[in-house]
Amino acid sequence: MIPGPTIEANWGDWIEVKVKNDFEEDGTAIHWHGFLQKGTQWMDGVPGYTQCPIAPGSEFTYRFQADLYGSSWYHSHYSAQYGSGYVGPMVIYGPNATSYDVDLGPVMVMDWYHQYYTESIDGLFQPFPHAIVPRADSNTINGKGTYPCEQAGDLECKDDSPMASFNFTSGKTHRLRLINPSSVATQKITIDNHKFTVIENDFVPIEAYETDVITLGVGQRSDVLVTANGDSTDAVYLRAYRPADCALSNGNEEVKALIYYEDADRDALPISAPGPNAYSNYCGNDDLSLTKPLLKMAAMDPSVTEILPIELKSNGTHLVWYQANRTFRLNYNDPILERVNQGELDFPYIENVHNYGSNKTLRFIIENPGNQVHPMHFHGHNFQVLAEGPCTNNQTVFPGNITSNSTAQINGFTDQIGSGQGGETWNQFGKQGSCWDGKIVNADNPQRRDVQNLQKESFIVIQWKQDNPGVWPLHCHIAWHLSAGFVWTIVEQPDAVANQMQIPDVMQQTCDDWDAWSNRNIVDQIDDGL
Ligand SMILES: [Cu+2]
Repeated sequence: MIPGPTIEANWGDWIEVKVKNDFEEDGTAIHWHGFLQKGTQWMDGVPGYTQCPIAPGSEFTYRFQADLYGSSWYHSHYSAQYGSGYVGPMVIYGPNATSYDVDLGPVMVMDWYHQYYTESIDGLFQPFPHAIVPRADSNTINGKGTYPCEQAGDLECKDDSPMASFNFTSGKTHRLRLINPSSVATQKITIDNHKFTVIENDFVPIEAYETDVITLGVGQRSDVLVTANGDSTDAVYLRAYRPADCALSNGNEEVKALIYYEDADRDALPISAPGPNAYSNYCGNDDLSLTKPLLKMAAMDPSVTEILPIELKSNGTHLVWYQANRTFRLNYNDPILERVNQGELDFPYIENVHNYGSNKTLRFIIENPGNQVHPMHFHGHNFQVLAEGPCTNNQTVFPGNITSNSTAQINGFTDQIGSGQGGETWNQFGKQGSCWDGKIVNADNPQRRDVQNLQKESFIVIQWKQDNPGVWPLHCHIAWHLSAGFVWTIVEQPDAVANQMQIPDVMQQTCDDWDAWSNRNIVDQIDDGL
């Protein structure tokens, strides 16, 4: 089923999920998006990081605590598997600052591709310059969508699928758990004639604010309250629209779901009209000044500041993503967390591993002079979003080309050094603050969440406390970008990982199974692994 079954738990519960891999030729692993995994860092579900892929025919049981509450989702983190519908919602019940009457549950708004993910990846990795970027064919709400078969000249298909449907009771307040598990699409969600009160972004409860449109980048969630202030006979549409400005599209950008009030005629379709922002083409999240977490935390001073300029360029044969001139590819057979646990700190250059030691706070200024949106996600933490703004000047973003591939110990952590065109030596990745003026939005309590949309020709500044020893990817959540090297691997507190972390034997078992399988079968690693 698409989406997969909803996982419900109370805050603090332990969740166990047994996964049996019935793929004939693919490994798999499931990531529990947004959970911190403190104390179970090995259960993060990232193949090559925390485990070997679950081999075809093998089973693995995840066990972790519902350490945050609100709405989220799970998805395969093996290659771009999740892009073919390998996703499901998660609801963790916890304290509510604002009361409401009815919980309508998860509303997953997801782009949809007619081709299987392996075909999408094949097209993407046609030798440079022949890459074919996959385009979504339609949009779905809780797995249901429509497709204009006739218009598309597809005589085989029938456009008779039902629409997703929800019930409103007049006068009552309804909670909707909006989740974007798309491969690429930024989603704009509206309900005709109704407004949203946003109470939570990702796993972070915030001071409530009102809006008529919710913008979700890939991986993001917003929990919203909607008061049913219509007549008891009303029927309206909930709309999810994926602007072609934010992701390439084959058309069919809108999907509708039905909302019927208690006395509505259910045999009739709503005749309500879309609101003024239903077809907004703005790809950014709501203004940072609007979003203040309920649990206040001031912006911390960083121990380390990194600048990551983003580029899409050829690696000689294929188009891949670079961050500060580094791209990425993974070894499924040798999880990085296991290696750090054994005291290893030298990594193949292509794994793009950066050891930040026990530095307290990491700050990343991510600069995107390109023309694509990147929903930036980090595992195991909620990051603070300090600022965003325009960043268009390539000369500023790329002040020189890194000429050396050497690594060196700098400030106690291993990183790259090189020299710029003007002969200046970089001990970081560029000139700090090149696009950012240093101003922090809501410095006494900036937005926190686990995904932030980095708009085209823009920068964002994110930072987090290193309070969770482990190995975590900082990555773009667009499936095709993630497949094509858009990953920065962060080793956090390696001493704690090596000296205090007791990784259960069952994690080694995933590698024994995978080794046995990959000794008998050719593993066709069609992308960077994630
Ligand atoms: Cu991206």
